Amino acid sequence: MKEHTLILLLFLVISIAIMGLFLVIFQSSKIENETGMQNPKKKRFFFFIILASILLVLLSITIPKSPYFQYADNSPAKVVYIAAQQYVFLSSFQAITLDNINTEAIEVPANEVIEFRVTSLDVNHGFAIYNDKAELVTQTQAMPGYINKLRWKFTEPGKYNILCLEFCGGGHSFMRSSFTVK
Ligand SMILES: [Cu+2]
Repeated sequence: MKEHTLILLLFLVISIAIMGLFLVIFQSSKIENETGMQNPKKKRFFFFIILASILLVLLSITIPKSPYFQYADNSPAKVVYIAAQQYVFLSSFQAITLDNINTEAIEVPANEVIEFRVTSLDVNHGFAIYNDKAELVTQTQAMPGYINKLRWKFTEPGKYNILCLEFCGGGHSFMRSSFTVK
């Protein structure tokens, strides 16, 4: 089974569990010989159905847009390794590890799928890509011990900046790097 199918299944299981919890609370709140509101059980049931429908609609819109599925079926034209460290971003076309710390200028082609393999050598950092208008293009977390894969297709050539989106210490706001799309 593909990784993104597993993630989709996980989301579905969690959403069914949440709906199950709603149902249990709804069932346990039944009171004998109620007075006051007319047909409260019916109203509660409709309220539950409306809530569940809203949840289902929102999940079905947002889950497919999860970055895990972006360009999942394309094989990337270039793989860029990113290692965040207080307070720099190391970038290379070769894997970066604690035994092999290297960094080089990155230039990637436009209109091709680029895969960033993002990790951290110390604490949690953010890896956010901004275009030359300072608009956030895409982002992921840089976490020690994990490699987060972020795929993106840059349609506009130019200089892109990398900034940290996770407060990681005193030098956080100075933590930046850049790369070129040609
Ligand atoms: Cu930071």
